[in-house]
Amino acid sequence: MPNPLFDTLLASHRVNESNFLTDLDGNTRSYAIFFETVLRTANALGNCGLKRGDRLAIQVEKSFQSLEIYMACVASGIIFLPLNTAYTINEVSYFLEDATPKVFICDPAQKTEFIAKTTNSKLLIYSLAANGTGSFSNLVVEQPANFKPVDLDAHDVAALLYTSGTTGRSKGAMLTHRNLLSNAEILVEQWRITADDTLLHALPIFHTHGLFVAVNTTLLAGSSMIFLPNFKIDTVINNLPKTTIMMGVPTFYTRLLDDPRFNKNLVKNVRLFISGSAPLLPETHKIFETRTGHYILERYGMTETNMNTSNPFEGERRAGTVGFPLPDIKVRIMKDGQEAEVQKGEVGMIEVNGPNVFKGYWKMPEKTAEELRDNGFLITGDLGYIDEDNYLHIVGRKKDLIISGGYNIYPKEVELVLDDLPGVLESAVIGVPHPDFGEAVIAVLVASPNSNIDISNVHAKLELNLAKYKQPKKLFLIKSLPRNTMGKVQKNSLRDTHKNLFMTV
Ligand code: MCA
Ligand code: AMP
Repeated sequence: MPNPLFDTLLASHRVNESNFLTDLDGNTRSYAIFFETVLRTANALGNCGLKRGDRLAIQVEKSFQSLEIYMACVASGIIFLPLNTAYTINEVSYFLEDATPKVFICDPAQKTEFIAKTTNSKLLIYSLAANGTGSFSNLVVEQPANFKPVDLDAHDVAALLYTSGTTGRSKGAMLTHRNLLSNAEILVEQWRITADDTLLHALPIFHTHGLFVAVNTTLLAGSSMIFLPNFKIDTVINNLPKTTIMMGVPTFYTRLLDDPRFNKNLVKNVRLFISGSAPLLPETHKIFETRTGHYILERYGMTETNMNTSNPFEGERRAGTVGFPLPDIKVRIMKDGQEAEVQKGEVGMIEVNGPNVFKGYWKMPEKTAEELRDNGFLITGDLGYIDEDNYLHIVGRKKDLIISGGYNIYPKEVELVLDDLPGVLESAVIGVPHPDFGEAVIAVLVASPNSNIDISNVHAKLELNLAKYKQPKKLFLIKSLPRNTMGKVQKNSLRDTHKNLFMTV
């Protein structure tokens, strides 16, 4: 196949008149129109000088056009680099410098600021608003609707997704066409997605979950999506009756359970609720079942791998577990720091291998070698065990990572910003239990000798440098950080001190 991902996900939709997308206002996009606009968009990208292997970065709100740009990149062999809309201009500047895209598409309100900020005079900056208008759309409408998808190798990179790292420096995970296609095929089959399904899509589309898991499976199955701008409880409640599948992070499910309108009758057309990106508490699983009669299907993935495991469609969806390895994907549990597997039931490092595992980190061969073994197994940084019935349980993380509302925050990245502030000697950033976000970010600061820390200055600096979801929800000043005899900061002790900060006990 010349362009396997495009050919498999989209080619058959050229003459498919059925509906692909419906937005909040009821506007629709049929598959045939989507297909045609993808071709026009691919021509627009070519006009910008983009060729196979070039990067296109995008930081925009959800719109039909944003998905057309994604698919046009697939058709052209251009590497798609979506960025979280919460990222500050400073954060985005790092990605633009690291990935050196030729084109950057941003919100019209920020275009002037980006033009002023960029040091790359060759970078073409276009705009695209949530309503689909902008300088990029103007370019697309002028284009012809004939385009021959570019011939590609399955190992070509389709997307670059940045994930923060334990060093505080973000790494671009290179996902190939094969990674994306193999996962979409597996998930459609595993979750029995068909053209009769309607997915409630309230996730962001700059991450694996909302982009690849949700969109690629929909395209492959030829099903449709109610494409909401974000998760707002009223719009989700209003749209659930028209839905057959919902995908979400645990916060979606706890927010629904907090609403008295959420009941069996509201979800009578839904056949499948899927959860991932963060641990779903067994209590949530249980309460959800009692309220709706549905057992949420929990699955486990990573930016570097797409989806690795899933609870079964048929058979027991076991609360507190992430199910079984998906077909063609191997999961093994390794002894800490060793190349030997643990005994069944014993906790160790989760490693995964399969067609889903990424190609490596963009321009970071050493980092890639640290995490991706020569034999193809990725060291996930997650700790877990396999029970007697072969269900995988995730019990913790070796990596110092906080997952808040499904977003990952690496404490080091926040600590580097805090440590840089005048008057701050050192800091420690930790995650503590939070009723809405699962975990919330908080920070403790130690002042330099004879200095005072100006908290308003801290907030101003954070606003400028870190997306809101990474910013500590609370800051504490303490005299010194708790350390062990080796001088290592005892984050467990800090977590213990603050464990009830947001929880009612
Ligand atoms: C927003 N805020 C947050 C978060 N989101 N704070 C902490 N954690 C968050 N996740 C802040 C905002 O800046 C704001 O702060 C306040 O909370 C409310 O913001 P709002 O825009 O109203 O957002 P929200 O409705 O509260 O958003 C919560 C959310 C959203 C709906 C849970 O974060 C979300 O859609 N999360 C999904 C993330 C996701 O798709 N993850 C998949 C990654 P203030 O009030 O101070 O102004 S992919 C992945 O993990 C792997 C591959 C996998 O397995 O899927
Ligand atoms: P990301 O870097 O955003 O791709 O996040 C991947 C991480 O999210 C994984 O390494 C896990 O730590 C976590 N994760 C994803 N799905 C689950 C799940 N169902 N249960 C627990 N943790 C999860």
